[in-house]
Amino acid sequence: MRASLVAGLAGVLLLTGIPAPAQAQPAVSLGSVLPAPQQVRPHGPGFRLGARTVIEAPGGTRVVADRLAEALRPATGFRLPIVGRAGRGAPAISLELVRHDPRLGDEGYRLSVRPGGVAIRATTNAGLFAGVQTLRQLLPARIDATTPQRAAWTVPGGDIVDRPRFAYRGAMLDLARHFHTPDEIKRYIDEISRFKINYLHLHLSDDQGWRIQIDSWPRLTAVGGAPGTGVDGAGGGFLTTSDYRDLVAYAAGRFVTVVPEIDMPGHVNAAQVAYPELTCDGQAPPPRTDTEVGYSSLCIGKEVTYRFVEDVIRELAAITPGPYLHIGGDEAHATTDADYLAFQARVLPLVSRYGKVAYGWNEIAASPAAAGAIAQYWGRARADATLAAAVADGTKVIMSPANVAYLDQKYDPSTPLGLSWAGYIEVRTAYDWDPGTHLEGVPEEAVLGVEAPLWSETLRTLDDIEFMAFPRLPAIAELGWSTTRDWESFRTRLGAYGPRWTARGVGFHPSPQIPWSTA
Ligand code: TNX
Repeated sequence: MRASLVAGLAGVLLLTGIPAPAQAQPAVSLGSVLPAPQQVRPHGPGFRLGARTVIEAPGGTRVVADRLAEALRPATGFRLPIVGRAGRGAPAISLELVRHDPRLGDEGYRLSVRPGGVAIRATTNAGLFAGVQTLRQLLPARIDATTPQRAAWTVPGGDIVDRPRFAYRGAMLDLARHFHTPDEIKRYIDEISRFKINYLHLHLSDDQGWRIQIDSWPRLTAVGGAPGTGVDGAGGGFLTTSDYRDLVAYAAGRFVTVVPEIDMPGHVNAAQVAYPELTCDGQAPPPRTDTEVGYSSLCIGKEVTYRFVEDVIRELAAITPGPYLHIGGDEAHATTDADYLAFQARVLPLVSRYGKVAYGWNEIAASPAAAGAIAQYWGRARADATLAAAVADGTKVIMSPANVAYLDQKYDPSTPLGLSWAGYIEVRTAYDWDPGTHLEGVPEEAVLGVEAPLWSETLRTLDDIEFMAFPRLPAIAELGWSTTRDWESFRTRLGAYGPRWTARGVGFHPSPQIPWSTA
């Protein structure tokens, strides 16, 4: 009786638009996190971050504590000293590595919020970092402002136990069509790592340009990275070895592993402009900055081809601590099928010889040498017999179906940037598919994870990148991390996230499918 009366009154208040009385409630609810955590139990009063709060980070967790402090200091203006052990009764956010917790796997974490403090526990620093990303989203959106704000920095009370569904949750940037500077790439790493993305695939070479220094073939970048090698003659540029090492380290500090890609045997015009011996007739082709694909091929019958490929793989492997090396393999329309197989039979094993797992676009699945490799599915069909056969032989799959996961495709016909060959991809389309069941003959056990590629034929600036990636990237991130998929819940959490992007000047696409919060 009373309950229904109260409910009725609340309904009237809502209908009449009179605001409900202010309550001592935190601004955010415990489950309002992207990607959705596995287990959320709100209970009890929360924690209020204050001027006396310390970050407790015992041995070995310092790298995570640094990230946490960097995330919280600008908007709060608090000192948030990092200490090995907090004094008795001191309000603390504490990080701790625990020995063993079968619920957490390699990247999971437990987060508990009590009035006296916040505790994040994990078996690895990657898990602690994931917990930190969750904690950031549990604070009011103004925590993302870059200057001190007046706010009640409350975190809702309760417990979260969380771990990822898939080990590989990736994003890809195309530096070849338009070069993106190390600073732009770092800003992108900052944003994607918030959603627990843990791999960044860099597409480093294509017909237009070559974007990574290779010491044994210096003209690759001297010619292929020169000004004017971007699409339509824009831009140009390349990563020096030291830029690359610095990026890899920056990414590692955010628990993101870099995956370098050199695309071959197609998509090699820039390399052939620099080194005409890589063509069959030895004649340099004209440089190209248009967006045609499928017209160039390495010369499969020439030995110099394999010296070139081996040098590139050796040098890239030496500066890449991560396990994967991507060798492209897509759209080799200027290579015959027999040549393609002959090429992969030599090149796929080379990658393992230099200590890396070979990774390529799904076309590599046609090669028997792809048995221990990873194939990235970019097709639009719900079945791929060649890939399914390779999977039966041990090939693992990363899912990037172009019609749902390609961040370079337009949202709708009015999107000013992007392409549309794979269709329009609004947020719901990016979210409404299941990487574990999407492809016939590719069961969940064969799926290593998901990746959201961002090709840059039409994208030049960081603003362009952000507009296409957000808010679809968190949709793909949720498919990679969360075990549940619920569009209504996702769109509500995404809508609540908008002000966090705004606070940092991230220009996202304000999709009409999402109830954006204006708070
Ligand atoms: C196809 S996807 C390509 C790229 C283009 C992209 C544009 C893939 C493996 N190859 O060369 O940049 O379409 O959406």
